[in-house]
Amino acid sequence: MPVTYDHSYVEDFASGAGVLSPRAWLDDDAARVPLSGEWSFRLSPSLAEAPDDLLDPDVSGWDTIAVPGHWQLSGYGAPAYTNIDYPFPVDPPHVPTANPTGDYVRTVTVPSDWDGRRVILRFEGVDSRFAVFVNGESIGWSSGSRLPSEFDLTELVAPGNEAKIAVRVHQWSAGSYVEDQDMWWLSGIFREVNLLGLNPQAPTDVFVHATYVDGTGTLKVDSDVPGTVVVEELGLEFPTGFETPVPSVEPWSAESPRLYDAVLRTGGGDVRLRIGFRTIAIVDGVLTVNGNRVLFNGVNRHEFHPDRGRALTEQDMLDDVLIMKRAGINAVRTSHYPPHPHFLDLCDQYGLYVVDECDLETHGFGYEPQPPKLPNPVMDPRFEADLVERMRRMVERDKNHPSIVLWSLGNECGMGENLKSMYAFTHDRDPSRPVHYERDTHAEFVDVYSQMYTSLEKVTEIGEDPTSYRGLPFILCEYGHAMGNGPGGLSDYRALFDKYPRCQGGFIWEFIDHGLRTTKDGREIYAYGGDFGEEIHDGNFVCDGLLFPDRTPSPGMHEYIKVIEPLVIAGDTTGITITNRYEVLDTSHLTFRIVTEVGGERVGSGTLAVPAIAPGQTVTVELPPAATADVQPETWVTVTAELTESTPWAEAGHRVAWGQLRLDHPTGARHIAGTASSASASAAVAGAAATSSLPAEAVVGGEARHARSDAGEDVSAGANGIDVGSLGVRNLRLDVWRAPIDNDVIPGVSNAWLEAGLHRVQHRVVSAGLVDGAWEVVTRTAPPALQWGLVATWRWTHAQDGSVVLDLSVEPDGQYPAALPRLGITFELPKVSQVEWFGTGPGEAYVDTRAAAAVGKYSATVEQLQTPYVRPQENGHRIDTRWAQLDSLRVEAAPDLFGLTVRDWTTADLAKAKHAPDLVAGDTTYVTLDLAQAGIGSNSCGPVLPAQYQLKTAPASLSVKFSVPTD
Ligand code: IPT
Repeated sequence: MPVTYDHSYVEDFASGAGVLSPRAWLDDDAARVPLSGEWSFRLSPSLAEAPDDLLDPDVSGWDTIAVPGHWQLSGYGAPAYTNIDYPFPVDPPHVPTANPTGDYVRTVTVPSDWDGRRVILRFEGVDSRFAVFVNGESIGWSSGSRLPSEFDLTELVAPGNEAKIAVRVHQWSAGSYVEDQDMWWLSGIFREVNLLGLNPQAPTDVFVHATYVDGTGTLKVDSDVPGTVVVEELGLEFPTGFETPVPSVEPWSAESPRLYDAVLRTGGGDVRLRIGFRTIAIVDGVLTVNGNRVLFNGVNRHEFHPDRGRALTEQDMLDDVLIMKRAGINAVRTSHYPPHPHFLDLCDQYGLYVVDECDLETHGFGYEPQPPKLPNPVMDPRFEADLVERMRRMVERDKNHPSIVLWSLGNECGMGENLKSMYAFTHDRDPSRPVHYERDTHAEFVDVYSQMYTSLEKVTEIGEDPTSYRGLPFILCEYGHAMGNGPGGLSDYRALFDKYPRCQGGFIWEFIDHGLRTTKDGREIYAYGGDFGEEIHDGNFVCDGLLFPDRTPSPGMHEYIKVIEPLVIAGDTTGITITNRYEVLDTSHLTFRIVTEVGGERVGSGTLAVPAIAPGQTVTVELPPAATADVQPETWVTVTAELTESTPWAEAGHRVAWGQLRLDHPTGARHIAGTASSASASAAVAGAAATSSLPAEAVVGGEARHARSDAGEDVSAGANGIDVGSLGVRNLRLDVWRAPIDNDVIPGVSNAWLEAGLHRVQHRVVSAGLVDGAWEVVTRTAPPALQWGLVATWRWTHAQDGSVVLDLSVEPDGQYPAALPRLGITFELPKVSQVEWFGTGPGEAYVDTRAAAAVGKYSATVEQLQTPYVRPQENGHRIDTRWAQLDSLRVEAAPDLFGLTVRDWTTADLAKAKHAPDLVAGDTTYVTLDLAQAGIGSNSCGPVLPAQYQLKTAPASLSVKFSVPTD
């Protein structure tokens, strides 16, 4: 006979019942039976339909499911994505009656040698709320999806006997109201479950306090069971509860994560500790670790795997840490919940500063709602105990990790008294770490001031007035929104972090795209919001990482690596300057190599002797005489700094920094080729302006023949028989549109483009004929229904070498739009197999995402030139191309540099595609040579594209040469 039990806990404001007090994550002598693996499983669509049989479940006929895991990724129900909105009515603490309920059951034999032990059932993470039944008893419930919960089973189980464990998991609960993070809604037991056998005399909670000031440390270990602390390596042995001075100790930092193995010995058993001596302090408004100013080159990390969701393996966590370390990332904000504890162990070990964030977000309420709106849970006293308990559970679990330098109360909750209570608890329990909370916009109670997606102007303002916001250190807990193609402008932020001591860096939003691997119409895709039929969703806003879902780096990651690299290598013809931007390391662990290239061909290479440079110092090294002996046009010197020896996170030879200087240019500047283009868009924009299109036929194809007959002369088919049409060039025209990137879409920039008709311009030949020895065609490119256009003059001549030279000039006409996404010429070629080019590479680069682009000679297939953004969009542009060879066509800057984009589909196809497999190559390749293109920015969640990166409509010109390759 099933027993009916009370489900009112699902809508209870509390955190749980029958749960043990939170405590530190310890490497102790507790015996452990892992309960990962297959559990019997049953999903009911609602609580009402979930049988009341968990006191004595008969699992015959049930399915099985892997624990840890999410049921939506195991064949039950479907994932759903919303950013801010709750996918259910906002009516706290109530949740829908159709509340999917997952029942998990398994048995475990309690080891027979556990006599006298306390038996604890520990859950590392269950989403969102769950009740536990053991051997016919209801033992309690817990909440807080990314927080651990422990239940004492000692009285219910017996060594040598089986224990039957049943867990009822609710997709929605009162807890869902405070777990409104921007991510997939995924339910279930998604972190490990363990049965622990504790010696009742063993310590259960330990708090390590280790400091470092000027070469000397202190160490104190508090333990609920007194004992002796032994640090063999330091010759230390002292009792718990007492602070011991530790002379001559090496400090822990992200760059040099020195850990000392220690052991706490007690009568009840040992606890192994890994001690990092470090002191976090705020000195004159600057956050310091061991007295050094910290600059956060950070990322926001969600736990994510394209198949497993938030159920990560230890290998996934290690992969993340190694990717970060190799990238030069030094900090991670655990957005927006405490990560799996193993991840924090890795941060201690490999060296990453951590902002550990509480499992709290209430974004869907709005920040400070006033009546008649409902109060935000952070303003609602009924939620206070749970919120403080959430903070307590995180701080107690994670307090012994030296990597954690800031506690964070949560994300996007607005302001409310409950946050102050969380702060008060935290500050009192652990005064050694400052507390962060971004929505404390007036810095009322936080220890560091934080903003997100701040404009360069505002960062400058905060830097210029170090007394504002109580004079606290300033960080950007989120910036550089890495959605789709982007983020742009990272170098500009870095320049401000270098300029203003209180501006201490930030955390890119975010580390990885949360695209779930699935199939649609038989093809594998990375799914985003809406792909699972969600009624309300936020589309691909969930794909905004520096990594693609499979953890391969996006161009944004390459850009970030370059922007944050620990050395700045620059210089000019008088020498190479190297600045050390490390916090504590000198450069003695690095080997410097130098390569000289002329026009992309290597003419010399070797190692470069560089003295050890101390942090913050700059040295100038002479260029090797061979490099300067015979300087030709496009002579480039590339200097790289690589690891001399392998480290725990990278092999010897791993590149940590590089720089390029140009020897045939007086300033040696990287991006310059005759003009002042380089890092600012404005110069490129000098060549950027109006649009005009020229149907290829008008010049060289069918219509050209009409034009020719009119003019009675054929210039495009010259003496050598070279004619652009005969080179395979078809349908040459002016092009003014790009497939909107996410940064163009969200604030509606791309709508303005559509209103201006940029996506459907038409072309008219105004005139064609011989003018001053050139075949000159004038066209007007304009959208239907509107009264503006771009008048282009195409002058075609032959060069001495037989190539065809195009001098194009463009003038805007009428009420033209103020800015354009691009101004270029697009033409078609029979399908191209290989593209070789001399310019920037190897990856894509735009005017504000070009830090990682090196000048050199590259080769790629058309497929390799595409960047597989989860939602297809403009990509693959190579800025400042000098020449490109596309199978049997060579295009050369003469002398203007152009942006090169080559793809096997049209811009319209790209704009229409929802997922990568929607793009199918045909037998035509589309080539765009841009005079200029607008920058990328970060406007999908951030400031508008800075004016210097916008492409203003203005007169523009371009000269290029077309020919048959000679080799
Ligand atoms: C900000 C959130 O904190 C983060 O979780 C994510 O949603 C990000 O935006 C966008 O991807 S909040 C935003 C309103 C600034």
